[in-house]
Amino acid sequence: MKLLRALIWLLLPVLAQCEPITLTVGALSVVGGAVYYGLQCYFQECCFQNGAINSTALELDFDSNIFGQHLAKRVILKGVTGFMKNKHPKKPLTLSFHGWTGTGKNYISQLLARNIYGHGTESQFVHQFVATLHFPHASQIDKYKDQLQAWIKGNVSNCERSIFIFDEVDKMHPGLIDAIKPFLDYYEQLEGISYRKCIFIFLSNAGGEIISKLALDFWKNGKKREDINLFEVEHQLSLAAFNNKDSGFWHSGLIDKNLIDFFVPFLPLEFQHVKMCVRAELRQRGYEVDEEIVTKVAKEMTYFPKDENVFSVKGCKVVSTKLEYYL
Ligand SMILES: *[C@@H]1O[C@H](CO)[C@@H](O)[C@H](O)[C@H]1NC(C)=O
Ligand SMILES: CC(=O)N[C@H]1CO[C@H](CO)[C@@H](O)[C@@H]1O
Repeated sequence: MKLLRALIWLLLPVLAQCEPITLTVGALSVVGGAVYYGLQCYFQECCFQNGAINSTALELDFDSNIFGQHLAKRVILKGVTGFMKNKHPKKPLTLSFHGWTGTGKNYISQLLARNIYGHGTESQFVHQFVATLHFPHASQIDKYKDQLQAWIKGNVSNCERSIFIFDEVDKMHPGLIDAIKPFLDYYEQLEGISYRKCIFIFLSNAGGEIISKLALDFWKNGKKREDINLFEVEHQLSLAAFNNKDSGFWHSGLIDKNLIDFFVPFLPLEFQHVKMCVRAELRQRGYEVDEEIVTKVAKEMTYFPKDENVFSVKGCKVVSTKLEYYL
């Protein structure tokens, strides 16, 4: 819009001296340009330079799909909404999600991507890297570093509001992640490109045992898990990620230099949360919620620790396959 306004101001003195016919043609071409841009964004996809996000819609989406994660939902919602509103962020937004498998780390990143770019992870502005798929061989780490830098640079020069999701960071070879450190820092520009409007998301299991222990302690003491507070976990998570040789963040400059904005814990899921996942899955597939099926599917999951059987080992991960059997 700014460009359009500048164009009109620029053309105004010229237009004032033109005949009506030229004027009409000029006006038509300006309108045509705007319509063309709009249509292009409708049919293809546009990079949102100053993308606003509908936080109400995001919250609704989280609430109807993600269960038992009060901390993660709150932190992500606040962090992302604030970041997207800021027209001049000083650095890209970096989020590190921690927790066992099936707790919703991947799912919440997809919902987030979908709320920013309608096509979600299919969008040309959302890039997903899976450690074991994109960077399998330890011996080629130098090649991967160059590749990763070139990809990110290329992608961000296409769109400042790019989203990068790194899955299985715990399986990344130590040192590789530091290749992206310059992009996460407070630089205004690097070789003419600004990375300040990007979002980087890291997913890993690192720190999962710390989170589980905390949740179990709360449970044993009869305290509500909703009372677990972020400060109790955040610091421990960053330490665990930094000190664990298998975390991908081992001795990483990303943590050392405080370049991660939020360490987000994903709590292990209880029986009641698994049931919520089953209900959501049923609704999504267009079935009526049958509580008998819901309980049966939730009971089929394995729970830990052995004696107490409080938390689902695989979270909600295999809910949809288990459900197949009953439909
Ligand atoms: C934001 O999302 C909510 C819920 O989907 C919707 O009712 C509202 O109209 C949206 N607001 C804008 C500005 O699009
Ligand atoms: C222009 C450019 O460099 N695009 C890269 C964006 O990232 C993907 C990987 O997700 C690469 O395959 C593209 O080449």
